[in-house]
Amino acid sequence: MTAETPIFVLNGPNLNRLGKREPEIYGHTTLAEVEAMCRAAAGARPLRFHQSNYEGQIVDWIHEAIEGGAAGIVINPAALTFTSIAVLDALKMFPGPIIELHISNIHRREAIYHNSLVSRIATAVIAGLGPQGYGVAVRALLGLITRKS
Ligand code: CA2
Repeated sequence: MTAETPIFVLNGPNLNRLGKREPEIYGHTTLAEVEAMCRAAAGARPLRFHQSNYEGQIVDWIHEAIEGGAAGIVINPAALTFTSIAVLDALKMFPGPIIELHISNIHRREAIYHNSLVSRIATAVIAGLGPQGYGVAVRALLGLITRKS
């Protein structure tokens, strides 16, 4: 693995609406602004930033990260966090660090948001820092990668 090995930031269903609905929960920052924050945090490290409303597409990007030898993954699986064994199984195959990220603190919310499947295999979980959490997650991921190599 070299400094040119990319990291992936993956976003699940409805996050393309960020900044446009429910700002009291998710803030005013748009997904395009989140992407810019991630790129700033990544510095020279290449970063693949994706969002999809489709479970299979998220699974395909995780496979891409596995096959292309990505250095690490930050993932906000959104609702798939609580439902998707397909995403869980794909993430299990990824050998590098995985940071599960949520904009809101899912544990302070309704019970349906409490049982993350992804947390079982995530290296670390960040929740409740708002959209700024993405920058924190990318910097933490780079730290994990540097420490390991
Ligand atoms: O807090 C997070 O980042 C979540 O992953 C967001 C998910 C929710 O299902 C998770 O429990 C916590 C929902 C994303 C919905 O995205 C929206 C974006 C803008 C406006 C409304 C919803």
